[in-house]
Amino acid sequence: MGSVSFAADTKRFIEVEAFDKYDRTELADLGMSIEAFYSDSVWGFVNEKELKEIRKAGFRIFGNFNPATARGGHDKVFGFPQGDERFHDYKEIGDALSVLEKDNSDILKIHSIGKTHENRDMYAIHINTSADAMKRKKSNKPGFVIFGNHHAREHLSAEIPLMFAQYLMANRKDSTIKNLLETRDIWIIPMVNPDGVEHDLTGNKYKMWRKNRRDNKDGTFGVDLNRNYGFHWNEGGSSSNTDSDVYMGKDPFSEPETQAIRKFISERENIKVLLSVHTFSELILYPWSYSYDPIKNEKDQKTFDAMAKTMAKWNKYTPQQSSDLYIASGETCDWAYGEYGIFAFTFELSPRDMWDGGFYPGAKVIDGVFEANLRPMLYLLDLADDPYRALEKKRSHDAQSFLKNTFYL
Ligand code: 0X9
Ligand code: ZN
Repeated sequence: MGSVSFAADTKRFIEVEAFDKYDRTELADLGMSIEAFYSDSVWGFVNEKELKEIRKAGFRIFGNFNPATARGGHDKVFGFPQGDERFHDYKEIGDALSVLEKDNSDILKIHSIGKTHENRDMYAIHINTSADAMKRKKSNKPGFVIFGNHHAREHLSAEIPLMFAQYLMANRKDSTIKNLLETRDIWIIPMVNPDGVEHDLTGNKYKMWRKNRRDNKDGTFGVDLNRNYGFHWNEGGSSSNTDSDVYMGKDPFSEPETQAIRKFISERENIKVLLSVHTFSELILYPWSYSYDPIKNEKDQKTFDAMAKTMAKWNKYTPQQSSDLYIASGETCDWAYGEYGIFAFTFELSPRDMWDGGFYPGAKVIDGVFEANLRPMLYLLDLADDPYRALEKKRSHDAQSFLKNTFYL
């Protein structure tokens, strides 16, 4: 039996009465990681202390479960359990990337953008048809980047970015894909938080782990990487309690993983579009997340809105400003847009509901989720040259005919 950490032992999964984004934000401020929401309640994780404070604040608690009893058991001590083997753990991601590189070495290279607390690599797939760009790891072509698995238990969020890279390579001879490959600089970092992923897979049950594996030196582990970015950090929806699932960290960018991403983005001015993949709830989210205010720049606001709505037509997800859900500060997309003007989206993949499996919907959903999100991902890649084209009725891009014929109409 793997040892169960103190933090995991004291976690509760609760349902709390909450009617709107203000209620939800208050709960997030109290340290709750909200995982599912309905018109009159939310579900999520808290520790005993947070639970007391939520009660004290006057919220009604409907359900209170020990998450350990809600998870299915399996016999393996490491890796994905029987039935979920198609998912990639850290080693398997490394192996899959080696195969991709071996088969496409002229235009695809695997790099590491940094090391984690436990010394794992943050693998990055770089796709670029110009040899010089491959050597320099930089390009003047318009850039698109995808991040997966900021949150450990959201395993599907590594699969979809990986499959996107595999799809591009399998179809690299197709004239439209070829066209996109030749005119774009593509980066895919499928597993931002490998330490957390491996922790989630250790022991004979999924651990429901969210954060990275920083040793907080007080008996607790982990910082929520999606609360650790240095843009309006610590301005709501995160916690300074080290045991919280939404612990923001000691300082902005205190974590090796977020530092690596900061370095990666800051060194690449060509990146214009970003996708951060999470699960679950079937949402397309865009800034701001730290504030209820809409983006001030009207053209940008309209562009975000148009892009989100277009993509929503394909994957049938709900497009909205992040803070319509609840306030979360220190997250990836606010920082990318706020600091660099990058058109940055968060996808919350399937399932829609926690009763359909939540973070652990099973391998059977992988293909369907990929198919639903292929068009949105190609669209984001296509728009990396000029996201404002999303506002045009008629598209003027070289990939236009393909996208029009295949996707838009
Ligand atoms: O809370 C998060 O970090 C993201 N959701 S998740 O369930 N995958 O943890 C959402 C971040 C986007 N921002 C807001 N919803 N405010
Ligand atoms: Zn997440």
